[in-house]
Amino acid sequence: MHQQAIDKAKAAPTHFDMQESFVRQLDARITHHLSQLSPAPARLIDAASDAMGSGKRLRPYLLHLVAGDVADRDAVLDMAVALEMVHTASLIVDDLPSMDNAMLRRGRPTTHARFGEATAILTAIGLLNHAISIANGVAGLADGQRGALVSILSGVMGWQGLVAGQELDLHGFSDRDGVDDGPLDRITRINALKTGALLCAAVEAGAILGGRPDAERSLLRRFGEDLGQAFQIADDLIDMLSDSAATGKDCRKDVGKETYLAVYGAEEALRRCRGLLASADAALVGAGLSPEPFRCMIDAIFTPMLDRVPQAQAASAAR
Ligand code: GRG
Repeated sequence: MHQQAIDKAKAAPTHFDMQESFVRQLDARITHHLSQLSPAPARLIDAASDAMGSGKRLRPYLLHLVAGDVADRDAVLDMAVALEMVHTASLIVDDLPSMDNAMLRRGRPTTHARFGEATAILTAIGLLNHAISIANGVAGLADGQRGALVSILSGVMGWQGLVAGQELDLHGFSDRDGVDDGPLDRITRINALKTGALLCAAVEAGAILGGRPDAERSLLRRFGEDLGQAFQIADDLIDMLSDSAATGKDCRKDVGKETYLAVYGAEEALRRCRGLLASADAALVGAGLSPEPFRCMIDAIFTPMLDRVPQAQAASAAR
């Protein structure tokens, strides 16, 4: 390679640098939006800031990648904050004593452990409400686009999204729920609702903000769905085979649940997870998006998760 080209390649930001710089911008925007909550009670704002303080920021970054360079950056950041607020609210609720009763999340005490159950519930409701308000206030969009973003958010948090997925995860299906084709069907449905829906929402919002053509949308949706299924299987593997020192959250919370891992075992779960990631990749390529930054993101998130599986299996076999 010509020396000039080598120097240029060295100077070019890596995907990791780009992710770092996006997360810095996102965190600044989160701080900005949390500052808008005042004069709400300071304790509630403290709880929201604490809960929103970290995390992998997977959904915001996904939105940013799908939106691409052409989109209005402030609109992308605002919608990314709104998605992260919905995600964080769902984690607060998931951790409550009546649900997973978890004490550790994102390497810190859960919101109810630190601020009490009542404040945790109010914080989650407040974050959901603020997320809608942020989406509704995204500047520089046609009314139709803004309406679509609000409807994506309200849809994903509710009766066809997280709330439904959590209810089915906790209490299972009734014979009126229309899913009775065995464990794979039930597991796939729960994972789609409780995990895939929010990843799909990030992808769809990114497609709207990036002005992606309709022809790309169904493949992008399949990308989000496959990624969601793969992500939940990886999360289940980690929950069962890792520990809170490595994950920053309470583990073994899925004991007794009908997960892919519980029904089919770790080897098969690993195989399916990798298969879903390959299918997600094919959908992305089919949609015509440059796959490299997505591959980097997926690699950064999944490799540390999946690499732990054989070690953890070996350790548990040795016990
Ligand atoms: C309050 C909207 C709302 C819903 C209530 C509790 C509930 C219904 C839904 C929760 C569903 C849930 C916890 C699904 C699991 C999704 C998942 C794998 C979360 C972990 O995501 P990461 O690893 O977390 O991206 P970080 O902390 O990195 O952001």
